[in-house]
Amino acid sequence: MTRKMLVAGNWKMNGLRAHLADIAAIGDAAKAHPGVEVGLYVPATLITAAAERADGIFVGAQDCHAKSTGAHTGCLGAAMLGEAGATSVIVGHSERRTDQHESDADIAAKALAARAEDLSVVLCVGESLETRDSGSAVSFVLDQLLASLPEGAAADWLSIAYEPIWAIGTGRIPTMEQIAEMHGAIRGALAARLGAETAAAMRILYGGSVNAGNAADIFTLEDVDGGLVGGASLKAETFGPIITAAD
Ligand code: G2H
Repeated sequence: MTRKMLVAGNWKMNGLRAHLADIAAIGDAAKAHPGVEVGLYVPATLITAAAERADGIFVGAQDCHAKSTGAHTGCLGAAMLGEAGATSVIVGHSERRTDQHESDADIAAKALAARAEDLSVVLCVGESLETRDSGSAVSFVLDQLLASLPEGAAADWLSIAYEPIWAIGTGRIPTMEQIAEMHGAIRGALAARLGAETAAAMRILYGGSVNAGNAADIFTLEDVDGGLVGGASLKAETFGPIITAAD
């Protein structure tokens, strides 16, 4: 099964309009590697301007509400994000699971809401350092994955991102063996839930301190189908080499 590599930048709560100056160079890097799909998940305030400038990349949102409309002050529904120019959304990032106390059920509902508006979805899972050190990282992540997985999950609209919390923004990454073990376990769990064909087609990204120095090694692992990149996606000079490494 050939899965197209996906390299996605997650700008988190970073970026003002001036920051979009790098989008052209990121698009050039993407166009130089047509075998790699490239996207940028920007703050909601930048979606429209980023989509207007995007050439060779897609633009996504970092969250959406599980309901389409209603009395939810400060929140954004999937249709709003789509109208703004997003074609994809991240759900279940550990920063939102922690800061906004999002549950697995919330995340599955958000993914379905996004799907209903034709947005693709990157569903994040990952364990804490405490869980890793206790030896139960794989069982924790698989439980989280299966509880967060939306009904009707399919490879043409859903990707998984494995992001160990202790590797996010820390410069510390798991060993290649740990990444391979977790990605293999995730694919196995997807096969048991969704069937072998869907599992073989679904992309599983790695996220957590991906940079130009480590991306090539991570991307050679059999069950790694790209990366969700935070800090290193903020500038073309650091994101471009990661796109190259995925080709
Ligand atoms: C993990 C990642 C992007 P960073 O959150 O989702 O961030 O690459 O900065 O660790």
